[in-house]
Amino acid sequence: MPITPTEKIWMDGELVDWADAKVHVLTHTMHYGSGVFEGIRAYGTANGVAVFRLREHIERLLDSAKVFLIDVPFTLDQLIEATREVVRVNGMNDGCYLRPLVYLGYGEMGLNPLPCPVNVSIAAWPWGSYLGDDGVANGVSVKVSSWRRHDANAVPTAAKGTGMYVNSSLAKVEALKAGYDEAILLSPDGRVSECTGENVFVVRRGKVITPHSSDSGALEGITQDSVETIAADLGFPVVHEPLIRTDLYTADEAFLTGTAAEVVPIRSVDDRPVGDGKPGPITKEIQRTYFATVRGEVDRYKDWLDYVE
Ligand code: PPE
Repeated sequence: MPITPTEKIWMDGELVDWADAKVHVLTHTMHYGSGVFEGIRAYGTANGVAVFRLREHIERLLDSAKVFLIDVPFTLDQLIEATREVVRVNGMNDGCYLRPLVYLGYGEMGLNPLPCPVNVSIAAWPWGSYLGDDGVANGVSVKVSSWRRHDANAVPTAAKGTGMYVNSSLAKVEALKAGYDEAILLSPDGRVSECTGENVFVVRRGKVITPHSSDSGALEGITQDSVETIAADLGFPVVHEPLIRTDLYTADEAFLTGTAAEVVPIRSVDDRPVGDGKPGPITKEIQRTYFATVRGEVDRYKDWLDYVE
């Protein structure tokens, strides 16, 4: 997905011109993948631009840092305000994608990260549907990857660590080269974990099922959580259950969720059409409600929006 430059990037408390937001080639995180990050979206609403579940995303960023013993030199409130500031100064009134990154900078090399400087950046740019408008409307094809998701005792799957994404990239490239849109990874014990950057849901006999994140080695998604609430409020039973590959093949409906991807129907898994190969009615209802929610059109979820004045 190409990036459209905006004006300013927040770096360690300063607003820096987009073109000057650079780091040294010996930045620690470039070599060892030692950073943590977030993906957040802001949306244009009738009452101005609003960041969706901003506090939860910054909390997860700080939790990720804690897991990696990274001492972030900014508080939760400072990072929330900085994120709002990036939306404001770049005039992102129609919404944007936001990428806060905590990285270990220049000054030390070697596998002990503890002496490294800790840097923080927050960038914003307009980003369309991550898996394409056609995917949002008609569903995506997915392949169960030959790459396994991480063992939670090999790397901390509950954290959003930059280096952990080599696993996602390998799976994504494999899926794309094989002609699919996206990959689903299984955990080391063969349970459905998640997609490369999204959580997975299936619908079976009216029940909405998603794997329990910590059991399956998946990231605990904020969109996943929003969708669980929305689905339950729409009257569908929502459960956390372990899933295996064939549960995907025999599901009535399936979809994936993520900040970048939003809510995207799964059209087929390993060439087996999901249901009749078209987005199912429950998926469509959840998707419609999610898009209305992020745009501030659903009163019940208005607390999820952080308006940027
Ligand atoms: N699993 C993974 C591995 C993941 O990276 C994400 C977010 C999710 C699940 C969904 O989490 P949430 O956004 O809180 O619902 N992926 C971010 C980065 C995507 C990327 O490709 O880069 C995102 O969606 O912003």
